Amino acid sequence: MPPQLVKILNDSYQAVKNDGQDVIAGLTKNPKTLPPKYFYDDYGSELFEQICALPEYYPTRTEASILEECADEIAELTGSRELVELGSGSSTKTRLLLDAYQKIGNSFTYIPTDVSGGILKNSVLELQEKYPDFSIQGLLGTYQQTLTYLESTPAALRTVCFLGSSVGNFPPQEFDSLLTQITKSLEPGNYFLLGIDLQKPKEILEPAYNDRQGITAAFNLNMLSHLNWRFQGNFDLDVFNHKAIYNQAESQIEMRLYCQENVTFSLETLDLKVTFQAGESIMTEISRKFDLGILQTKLEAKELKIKKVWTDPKKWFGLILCQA
Ligand code: AVI
Repeated sequence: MPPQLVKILNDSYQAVKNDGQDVIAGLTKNPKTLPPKYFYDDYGSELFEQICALPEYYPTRTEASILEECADEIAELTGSRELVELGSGSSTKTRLLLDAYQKIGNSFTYIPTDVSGGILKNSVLELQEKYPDFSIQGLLGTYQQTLTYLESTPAALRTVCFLGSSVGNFPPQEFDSLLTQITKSLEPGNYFLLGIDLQKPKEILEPAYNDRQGITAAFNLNMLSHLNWRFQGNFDLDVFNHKAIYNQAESQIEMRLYCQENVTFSLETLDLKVTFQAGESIMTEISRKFDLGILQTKLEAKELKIKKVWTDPKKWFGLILCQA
């Protein structure tokens, strides 16, 4: 077993000092918002794994079906010796890529990265067993921390992948800055593999985010539990309801928690009191649905040259391979 399975990136003084400032900013705004990264404590990451297996939640299955078809080609095209995955979670789909790189038989390093330490450590341990010849090291930190780290540790034969359409959880401006940071983290010749959810009818989208078993509702509410333990809060989960709608004009799912009562909660360590009127909501996530052509133009504008694009037969999901 390697000496350091998971390297912690979020241990700087600045990161600790800033922890929770985004919560204060979001909850003192009108309308209220919270950053989606707070979904992912260990329990939230487990719930997300359950979402991925839901019959209504098509993205994971669809992306996996594309990867089954094209993973070998990606491994051949890139010839990479290192794969860094942003927001790796359990790395389940990524195994299709790892299998493909294993077939090529070169020495290979896989670097899964996530904000959730529990799931990261478990997946590194599992993968180390499944791929004993690979060098595997997790990075624990936010996307920004990870990309800053990558910039300081360049590698010639590196592919960075960002699967599952997690880019869709960034509003356009933040998405733009993220792409700039991704480009900066890549050396000329490095590859970037991006998985994106494509536009489709509301009748398919809304059930995917309002599943019948209530797992997405539990995932959304768990953000408040996470804030309660992280910042000594007293949010009462029973007074909030989950709902997701598709905003057609913005081509995005919007997920909210609706408060049913006039009530005030506090987050002790942030020295914050938050007052709700009955019916008021917190927007916890947007999930943008992309137009493949527009996105390709955007990537090219960020100096990410499109090498190849794959989709499924229904054109529900896309995988774009770019080169810096
Ligand atoms: C992680 N991300 C791409 C998921 C999505 O579909 O936007 C998060 C999610 N939220 C509710 N269901 C899944």
